[in-house]
Amino acid sequence: MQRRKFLKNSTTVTAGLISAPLLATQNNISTTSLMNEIPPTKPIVICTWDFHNASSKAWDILKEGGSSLDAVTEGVMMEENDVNNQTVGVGGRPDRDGKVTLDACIMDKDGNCGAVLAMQNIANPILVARKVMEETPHVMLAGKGAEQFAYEMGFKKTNLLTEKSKQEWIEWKKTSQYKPIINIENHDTIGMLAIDANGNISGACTTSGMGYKMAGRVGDSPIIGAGLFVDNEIGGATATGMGEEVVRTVGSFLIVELMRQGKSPQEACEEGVKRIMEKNKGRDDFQIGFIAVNKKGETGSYCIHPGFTYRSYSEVGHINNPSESYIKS
Ligand code: SD4
Repeated sequence: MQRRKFLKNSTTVTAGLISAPLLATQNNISTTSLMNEIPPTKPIVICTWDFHNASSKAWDILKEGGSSLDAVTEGVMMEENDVNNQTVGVGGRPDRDGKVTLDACIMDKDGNCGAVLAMQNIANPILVARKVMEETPHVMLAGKGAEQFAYEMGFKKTNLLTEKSKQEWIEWKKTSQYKPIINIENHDTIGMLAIDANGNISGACTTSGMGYKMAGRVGDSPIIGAGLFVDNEIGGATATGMGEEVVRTVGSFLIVELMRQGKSPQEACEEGVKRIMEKNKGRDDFQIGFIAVNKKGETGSYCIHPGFTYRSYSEVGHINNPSESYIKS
């Protein structure tokens, strides 16, 4: 598709976009109904949901010739530091016992990876995950061990529970009903993929997980292969939504492998969601969104329910892309 036609469409606000529940409330700079037709381009960064600041930060690094690893690290940190994002970092919703426990992972062009699981009291789990990757012989550190390692690396103890999240948790305890609302509660996990000027791909994913989860519960986001996977020869994929279902299909790895077999990022994301739906035999009371990018810089996304979007930033523009969904309305 010609670039001119794309740019024209990229500023069109579609009816579908307006009706999507979350999008209406968020600050779309530009939108497109033609996300499958975004021309392949590099460098590029994409991330789950409409994270305008995170994608801007990552693009600032990429356009100056910075590495994709630095771009995804600093990009997702924007959300970890945003107290208004109640699904990532400081301000995240706590577990049932009122404790905020954070999960994050990172993966670089050489297949190196690091992750922290259910870590408390540290504001930037993605930085700790990167330290695990770069400074230890391990891939994952969990709970107290991750926290202790963070202190050893110079991170400061931080109270992650904001007054807002605390009050909501106190309110939640009155019924203690565990029923995440599709696209509204638990929706703001950030997964980010970037290709830098050298063509190298990295990814990062960070979350406080499902709000009011059981103590010790870990979802897909810090699990390499589930919440995130990068293969520098092929591409990368990352996920948001009900982590248990992503883990059951090792979703991000599956999508990268489907791309290896020749599928486009869009086709691979669609197949990933279909596998989950087939496994669930008619159950559809949960949301999952996948995004993917291949080595050429083509992107794709797919989700279960309408309402999921992903941001892309490249020379083509800074775009909030509505995702097609398995269930149409
Ligand atoms: C989890 N996948 O812990 C995360 C939650 C999420 O947007 O993505 N929320 O299961």
